[in-house]
Amino acid sequence: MERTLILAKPDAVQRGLVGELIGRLERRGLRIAGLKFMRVSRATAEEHYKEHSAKPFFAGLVEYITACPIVALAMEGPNAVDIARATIGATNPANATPGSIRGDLAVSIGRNLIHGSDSLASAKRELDLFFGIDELFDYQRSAEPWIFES
Ligand code: IDP
Ligand code: MG
Repeated sequence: MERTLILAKPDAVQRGLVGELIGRLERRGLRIAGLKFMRVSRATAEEHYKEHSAKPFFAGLVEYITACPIVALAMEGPNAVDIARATIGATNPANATPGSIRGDLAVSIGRNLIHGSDSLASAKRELDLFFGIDELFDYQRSAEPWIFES
């Protein structure tokens, strides 16, 4: 079982596509372990994207991700990191396979709707940035048939 950080970025919120993005990940088979509607601070944005700090698009990327609220999600399931990345599609929507989120719903690399952690190590680091441990639901420790009345 893995958990991965998903962000429905500001363009997803502004375009009214949050439900569509979450729905696709849920229908794929991943389940929600955490969810919040929030504004990303500049400090969190810079930390989250620090691997790109020397890139020419970094300043614009930080402006974009902090521009308006996002929806942050912890999604979990077997191989959740790779499954989410495959469901999301290539970074540049122009190269993303039709059927993927970016391949169906986006056209521009600078407005590509959604973030998904790129490795298990990144997922742990990024989940810690966006969620406290008490904000993530532990299905393992919950009553088994939680979707039914007893
Ligand atoms: P990823 O989101 O698919 O993991 P990364 O290479 O980690 O892609 O880049 C992080 C984010 O930075 C991208 O999702 C996109 O929003 C933005 N980005 C990446 N490359 C460019 C670029 O060349 N121009 C503008 N924005 C970019
Ligand atoms: Mg990345």
